[in-house]
Amino acid sequence: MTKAAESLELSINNGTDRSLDRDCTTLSRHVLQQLQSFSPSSQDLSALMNRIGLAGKLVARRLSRAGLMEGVLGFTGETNVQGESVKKMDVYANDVFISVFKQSGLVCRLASEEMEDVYYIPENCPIGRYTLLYDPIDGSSNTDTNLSLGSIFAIRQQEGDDLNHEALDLLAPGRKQIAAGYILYGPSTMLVYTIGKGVHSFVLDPSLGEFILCEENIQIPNHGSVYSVNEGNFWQWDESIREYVRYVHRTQGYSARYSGAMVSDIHRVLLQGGVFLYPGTLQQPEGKLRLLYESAPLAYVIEQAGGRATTGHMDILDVVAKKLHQRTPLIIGSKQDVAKVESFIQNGH
Ligand code: AHM
Ligand code: MG
Repeated sequence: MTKAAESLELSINNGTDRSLDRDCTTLSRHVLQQLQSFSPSSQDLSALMNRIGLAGKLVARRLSRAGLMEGVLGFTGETNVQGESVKKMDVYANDVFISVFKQSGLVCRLASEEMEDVYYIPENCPIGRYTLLYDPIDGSSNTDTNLSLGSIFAIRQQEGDDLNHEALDLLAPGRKQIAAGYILYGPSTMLVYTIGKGVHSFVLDPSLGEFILCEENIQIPNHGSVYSVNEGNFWQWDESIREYVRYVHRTQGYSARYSGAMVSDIHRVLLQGGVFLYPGTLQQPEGKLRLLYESAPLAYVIEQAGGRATTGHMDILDVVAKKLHQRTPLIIGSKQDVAKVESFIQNGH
C-alpha cells in the first residue's frame, strides 16, 4: 500500500472510531466519565441518570403516539395541589417516574408537581439514599396540540431522618442539588443534565433506544436577542417589569419567543442566549413556577453553563423554601440579559 493510501485508510479509521465512540457515549457512560471513578456513589449517580433516561423514553413513546391512542390526551377532571386542572399525560408521566424508581434501590422518596405530599418508597421495596424531585410534564397546556413539552428533574441526597415524614432537608437551597436537568420532547427527544461539571446534552436515537451524546460543556452566550415572557400578563406585573418590557420594545435587536413550555424556551436560551422571565403577578405575587422542581433545577443547569437565575432580588439557588410546592419569580438566562432585568427591578432602569 502506498503511503498516501495508508494515511487515507488511517484517517477513515480514525473518523469511524470517532463516530463510533460518540455513538457509544450513552448517558450512563458519560456520567461515569465525568466523575472519573467507579466508586459506589458514582455508580449510583450513573444509574440514577440512566433511570431518568428510561422515564424520558417512556414518556416520549407515549407522546409520539398520543393522537393514535385512546385515553392519552385531555383532562382527567381532577385538580392538583396547585389548583390546576390535571391532564391525563400529567398523571401518566408522574406514574412513570414512580414506577421507574420504585424498585431501583436508588431513591428513598420522590416529590413532584402532581403529588401533594412526598412519596416514600414502600418498605417492601429496596430503599436508596437519594431523593428525586420532578415536574413530570412541564408545559401541560401544550399537550393536546402536539407542541413541545418537557420533564424537569433534580436529585438530592437525603439528609436527616424524616421524623414524622417531614422531609425538611428538601427545603434547603438549590446549591444542595447533586444533579439536575430536563428532558425536552420536541422534534427529537433531548436530555440535558449537570452534575456540577458543566452542562451536556443528549439526543434520543430511536433506532438504538439510547440517549447519545450531542454536545458537551455547553456555554450560554453572555447576551442574546430573545426575551421570553407571557406578555398577556402585562397589566398584572409590577411597574418595574412593565418598564423592562417597554425598554425591549423600543430597543432594536430584541425578539420575543414564548412557547408555553419553559423547558423549550430555556433550552433555546441555553443554546442561543437571551432571557426567560416568569415574574410575580397581582394574583400570584410569587409567580407561577415552583422552586424545588422547576426553578432550582433549571437554575443549576443555567449557572453551570455560565448564565444566571434570580428572583430579581437573590439567586434562585440561594432561596430556602418554606414548603414543598413553593413558587418563586424566575428570571433566567444570559448574564447580561438577566442583569438588565435586575437593574429594572432594583433601580427602575
Ligand atoms: P406546568 O408545569 O403546569 O405546565 O406549568 C409550567 C409552565 C411553564 O412551562 C410555562 O412557561 C408556563 O407554565 C406557562 O404558563 P402561562 O400560560 O401562565 O404563561
Ligand atoms: Mg411545570
